[in-house]
Order: sequence, then C-alpha cells, then structure tokens
Amino acid sequence: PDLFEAPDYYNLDELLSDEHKLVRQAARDWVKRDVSPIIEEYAQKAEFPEQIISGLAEIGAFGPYIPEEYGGAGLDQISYGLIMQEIERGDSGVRSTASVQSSLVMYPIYKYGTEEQRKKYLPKLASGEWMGCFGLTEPDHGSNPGGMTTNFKDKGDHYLLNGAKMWISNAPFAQVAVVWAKNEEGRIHGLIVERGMEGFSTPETHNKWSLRASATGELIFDNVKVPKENLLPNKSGLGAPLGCLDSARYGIAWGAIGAAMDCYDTALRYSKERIQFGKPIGQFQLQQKKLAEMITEITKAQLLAWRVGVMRNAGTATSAQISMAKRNNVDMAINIAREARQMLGGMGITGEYSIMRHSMNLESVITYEGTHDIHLLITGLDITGLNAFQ
Ligand code: TGC
Ligand code: FAD
Repeated sequence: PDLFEAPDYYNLDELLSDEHKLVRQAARDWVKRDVSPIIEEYAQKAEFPEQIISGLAEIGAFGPYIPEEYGGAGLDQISYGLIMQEIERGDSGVRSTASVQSSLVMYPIYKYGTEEQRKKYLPKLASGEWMGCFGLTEPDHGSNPGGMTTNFKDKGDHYLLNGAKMWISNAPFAQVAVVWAKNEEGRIHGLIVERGMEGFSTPETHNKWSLRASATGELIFDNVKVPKENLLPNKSGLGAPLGCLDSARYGIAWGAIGAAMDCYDTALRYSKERIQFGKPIGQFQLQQKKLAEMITEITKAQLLAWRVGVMRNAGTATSAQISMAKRNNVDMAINIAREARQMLGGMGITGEYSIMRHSMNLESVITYEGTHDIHLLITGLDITGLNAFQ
C-alpha cells in the first residue's frame, strides 16, 4: 500500500504553487525511499542514520530558505514548511537534524555573521559536508536561557570559553557548534566553536525513550580558545538566539503535521482492514469519532501553518504568532498519535507500525524549542501585556 497518502480535506493544495508541490514531492519520495524503510531499526538501536545526510542535502533540507549563493535552496517559507512536514512523516528526529542545521546553525551564521563566516561555513553546511549543532540550553537553564552561565573572556588575540550546554541535538557528531555565551559584561553573544578545539568535548546522552534516531549530547567548554573571528558580530542579547528559535519553531509547526498525518493515515487504513465482531473496526462509531476528530484537527493545523508561512513570507509573522502555531500543532500531533495507537490495539505498541515511535518522539517535540507551558505563557503575555516570566 501507498504509505504516504496526504490528508487534504480542505483542498489546501489549491493554495500551493507548482514549485511548492514539486519541492514537497521530492521530499516525500525521498523519505519514502530512504528514511521510512530504515528508521524504525535505527530508533530501536538508538542511532542516528548518518547515511541519510546527503539525501537531506539533496532535497534542500539544509538551508531551504538560505540564498543559493551560499549553497542554500533559495526557497520560500511555505516550501521550507512542506519539507519539514514530509521529513517528520518519517521521523521527528530526522526533522530535528534538519531544523538544527537550517534554522539554528545556518540561519544565525547567515543573519548575524560576517561575509567571511557565511562563505566559510554555509556552503559546507548546505551540502552536509559539515553538520552543526546549537548550544543554548544548560543543565540549570532550560526554559530560562537568559540565566545562562556559560561565558567567555577577552584574552587579546582570542576568547576563552568556559561552561556547559545540555540536550544538544546533533552534538555528538557535529563539526560546528553555534554556542551562546555571556561576555564579561553579561551580554549574550554567539560563537562558532569547531570540533578539535582544545578543551571542547561532546559526550553523548544515552537512555532516551524519545527521539532515539537523533543524536543528543552535551557541549563542554573547558578553557576553549576561540579565535576572535568566530564571534557572530551582527546581533547580541537574548533576542539573537530567540530569533533563530522563531525560524525553527515555525518549521516544527509544519513538521508536527507530518507526524500526525502518518499516524492518521496508518489508523485509517488499519480501521478498514481490521475485522472484529464481523466488521471492520472503522464501522464502529467510536473509531469513526477518533478518525473524524483527527482529520478535523489536522485540517485546522494545516491552516495555521499555511497562514503563518504566508505571514513569514511577507515578513509580518510575530514571535507570539509562531509560538501559537508550534504549541497547537505539536499538541494536536501528540493527541492524534495517542488515539491512533489505541486504534491499532496491541499492534500499536510494536515497531511494525510507526505510531508508537511518533508518540514517543513527540514528547521531545512538545518540550524542546520552548515547552507547551512556555508557549502558552508567551500567548498570555501577548494578549494581556502582563509578563508571567517576571
Ligand atoms: P525576554 O525579556 O522576554 O526577551 C529577551 C529579549 O529577547 C527578545 N525576544 C525575542 N527576539 C526574537 N525572537 C523571539 N522569539 C523573542 N522573544 C523575546 C525580547 O524582545 C528581548 O529583547 P531586548 O532587546 O528587549 O533585550 O526574555 P525572558 O528572559 O523573559 O524569556 C522569555 C522566554 C521564556 C519566552 C524565552 O526565554 C523562551 O522562549 N524560553 C524557551 C527556551 C527555548 O525555547 N529553548 C530552546 C532551546 S533550542 C532547542 O530546543 C532546539 S531543539 C531542536 C530540534 O532538535 O529541533
Ligand atoms: P525546565 O525549564 O526545567 O522546565 C521544567 C518544567 O517546568 C516544564 O514543564 C516547564 O514548562 C515548566 N516551567 C518552566 N518555567 C516555567 C514558568 N515560568 N511557568 C510555568 N512553568 C514553567 N536545547 C538546545 O539549546 N539545543 C538543542 O539542540 C536542543 N535539543 C534538544 C533535544 C531533545 C531531545 C530535548 C529533550 C531537548 C533539547 N533541547 C535543546 C533543550 C530544550 O530546549 C529544553 O529541554 C527545553 O527548553 C526545556 O528546558 P528544561 O528541559 O530545562 O525544562
């Protein structure tokens, strides 16, 4: 059977250009061919499938909206979203790798870096020759990154970096880390740290029950000498890393739809094939309720993501609007995964189907890039003007 049907209840394809559809098709075909057949095995053994890096680069998943002169795909925000959706149909961990590379490593270098930094790093990151990671979260500062203690001192011809980051996607294999640290005045800056610099290590985080096909690790800086030309000079303060998060969170709003679509497609198909009490289970009203609610929620999520994409293309989407889409769509997906798993009965807990893996993955997705609670409080602040974080 075609494992990649595309729920489109409101004919949203009519809102897409031919280019959007071509980009989506290329990503979909690649995921179907190169990711879906192997990903369960890699998740089970808790390993990132490094052989898919070149394929991710080929479908434009590394820097979809970075201009072509720097090796990016030069696409718009809707195409970026559609690529994330198709990748996350396969696995949220693979989408994480692409999100981090594009929005958290290439974007800050493109947006806050010098021309020399852009030319040195972006083409290699776009091709997947170099992989990157993004170090914001620390052991004692997750939701509150402004409290970070990682710091650097000006030593004349270099900076001396000390501190530690935790929960960093791609850390165990990344060549390049965009690291956020405070200077002697306590102002946050981005630094590009490269593997091989003395005092820099990236121990892997083990025993995850979620995002098992994605490598997660720590970044440890023990008197690391960072060349001065590795500082990102064009933006500082907490707004610099948060600006990257806007881009990644927007991609996740689309990605979560992909995970939900895969769970819905699987449950719908199963409901027509699985016979109990002499009927397909899809004929029972309780199962129809689940499916009908799933397609309703997917359709609403598609509209949110598309609209935020249009606003991002116009440069008008606010951070709070992006937070709402990330929060709603990930919550939508995690609920659909749970219902879909129940519809498969016992089979739903096995690796024969993708649903349980999506379900476990989405526990990370609802936590990273701002937790479900934090995004609610961002909306709360936006509509009341009253700040729950102070
Ligand atoms: P606050 O005082 O509100 O803001 C500090 C400065 O930042 C500006 N700002 C933003 N700028 C751009 N984009 C945004 N989204 C922004 N939000 C705020 C703000 O205007 C201010 O600028 P200025 O010039 O006045 O200084 O900061 P706060 O300390 O009260 O914290 C606010 C809060 C809680 C919303 C924020 O810190 C937050 O979003 N916390 C969640 C942390 C988070 O999302 N971490 C993610 C780590 S990366 C990750 O998870 C990657 S997973 C990747 C994957 O595998 O896909
Ligand atoms: P905490 O901030 O300690 O939160 C614990 C609980 O308290 C949560 O429920 C939270 O919602 C709640 N809470 C916190 N503050 C408030 C408040 N003010 N009001 C109400 N409730 C509150 N980070 C990176 O920098 N780079 C990465 O690549 C990266 N990848 C990740 C990959 C994975 C698999 C995971 C799990 C995390 C990753 N993260 C990454 C870290 C992620 O962004 C943080 O886990 C997240 O921001 C939450 O921080 P925390 O885990 O410290 O939780």
